[in-house]
Amino acid sequence: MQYSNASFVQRYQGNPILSGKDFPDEYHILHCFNSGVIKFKDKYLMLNRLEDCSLKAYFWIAESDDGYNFTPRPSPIKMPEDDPTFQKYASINYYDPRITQIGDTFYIMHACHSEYDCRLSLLSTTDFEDFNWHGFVSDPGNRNGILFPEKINGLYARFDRPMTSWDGGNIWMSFSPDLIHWGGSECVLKNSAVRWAWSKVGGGCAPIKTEEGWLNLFHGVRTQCKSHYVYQSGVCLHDLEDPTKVIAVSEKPIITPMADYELHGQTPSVCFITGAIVEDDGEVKVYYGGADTVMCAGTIQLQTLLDLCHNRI
Ligand code: M1P
Repeated sequence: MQYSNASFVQRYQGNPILSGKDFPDEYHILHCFNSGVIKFKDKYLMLNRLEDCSLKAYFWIAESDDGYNFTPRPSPIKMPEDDPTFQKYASINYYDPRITQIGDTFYIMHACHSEYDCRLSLLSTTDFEDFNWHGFVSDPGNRNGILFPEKINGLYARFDRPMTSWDGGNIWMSFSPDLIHWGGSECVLKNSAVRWAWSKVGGGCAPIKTEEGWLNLFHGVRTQCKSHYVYQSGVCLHDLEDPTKVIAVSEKPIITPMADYELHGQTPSVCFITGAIVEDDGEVKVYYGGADTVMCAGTIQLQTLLDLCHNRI
């Protein structure tokens, strides 16, 4: 079903592509959303954010041959839940995994929540069977951490989103010599630069390298009627050599909550983009959480994303 001409992402007809009921009954999974996606050995792998009916978190891989029909593995991945430091800073939740391939290694940067607020944590794997935990990689008050797929001027780089009571939430970049210690932080995209996202913006997918620059698919939030948040997704273009410089920002969002599975769920009106796969023919499969409840997919052309950044459409 086409909802209107207001979204540039074409929703997959079979949305939602994964939800809690697709996981084994004995886990009592309620929500499956905001999952990272990557291609690995000709399969699409989705690292799903799950919550059971007590809101206990899991990360759980599902596999697909076509990028739309995903089959969950029999059990979740093993998280470092025996580690006292992980226990301390992830006591409430871990969530929103974003996957980036650097060389032969796949890194998963994700948020953890505790009484100390939110901070970023880093996992890695080379085979999606065994995972290494590298510890916490930010101070409290930061999430939406997403690694670049290559070093920038000799340093690892990421988007992140520190939250201060002053700025609401902007996209920053930080740099690291070792993926563990981060600094040199700079604000690169302010919420005030995105007309439909005056409350906050946050990184969504691993940056996509193009000849014109790094494409950044992000989410943006506006507050309606004081307490109702609307999460849309947008795109901007960063300089190839110095991605702290934004070259162009799309005035229009690429997707806006309109479908039932985006409007209704545990958090109404949310399209939270967390994965993008660029196919050889220039089609980009995008993956996003709907209403903090289900996983959804759609497509958009790479050229359309660039045209949107330059406000040619
Ligand atoms: O409820 C919508 C989203 O709220 C938060 O987004 P942000 O990081 O921009 O504040 C996150 O908790 C996210 O998981 C959630 O989907």
